Amino acid sequence: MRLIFIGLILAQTACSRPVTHMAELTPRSLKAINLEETVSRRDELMMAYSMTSYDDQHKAVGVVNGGWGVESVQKGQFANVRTAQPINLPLPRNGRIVASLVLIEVDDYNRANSMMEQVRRVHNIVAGPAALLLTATEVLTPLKYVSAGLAASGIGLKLVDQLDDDDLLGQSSVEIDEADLRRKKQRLVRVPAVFTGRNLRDNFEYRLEYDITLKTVNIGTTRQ
Ligand SMILES: [Ca+2]
Ligand SMILES: [Ca+2]
Ligand SMILES: [Ca+2]
Repeated sequence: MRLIFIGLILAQTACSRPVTHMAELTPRSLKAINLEETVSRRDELMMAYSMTSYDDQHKAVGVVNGGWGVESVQKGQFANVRTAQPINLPLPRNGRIVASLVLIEVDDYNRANSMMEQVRRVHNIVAGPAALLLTATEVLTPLKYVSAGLAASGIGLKLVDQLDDDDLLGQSSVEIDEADLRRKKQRLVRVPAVFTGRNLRDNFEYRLEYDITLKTVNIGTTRQ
C-alpha cells in the first residue's frame, strides 16, 4: 500500500515536470562508396536534419533544425562529419520525437552555400508549436519533415525548391518513443542508413550513421 502511495507521488511529480530528457541528434559517419558524379571524381555534399516532438496527445510541440556542408568527398572517403553540429530537443514524457535527415549532392554550389548559411542562423534554435503546420495523422517523408522544420524556423528558401537544382541522394527517419525507451532503459539509438540510387547514368552509394542520445535534463532540484 505504501509503495502504491509513493508511486502515486512520483507519478504526480513527473506530471508536473513533463520533460525529463533531452534528445540529441548527431551525424556520426558518412562514407562515399560510389560517387554520384563519377566523371568529376568529386561529390559536393550537404545534409539537413531536424527533430520534431509530439506530446502525449500526439500534438506537435517543437522543432529544431541543423545542417552540415557544403563539403566535397572523393570515392572511398569518409566525409568530415565531425563538423556537423548536434541538435537538441526536449522529449516530452509519453510523447515522441521524429528525427529526419536528408543528404543532398550539390550542383549549384553558391545556392547551396547560401541555403546552409540560413540554416546555420537557426541552428539548434527550437521553434514552438505555433509555427508548426504538422499534424500527427499526416504521413510525411523525411524530406517533408525537414522542409516543414525549416519553414517553421522561418527559412524562406524551401528545401524542396532547392532540389530542382541539386540531387537528393537519400533520406532517413527514425521515431523515438519516450515510454518505450524508458521501459527499456535505452539512452542511445544508432541509426544506420544506406543510400543507393542512380542519377542520369551514374550509380551512387553512401553509407551514413547518426545517433539519437537521450540526456537527463536538470531542472534545478535534485533528481535522478
Ligand atoms: Ca557513380
Ligand atoms: Ca549532381
Ligand atoms: Ca556536384
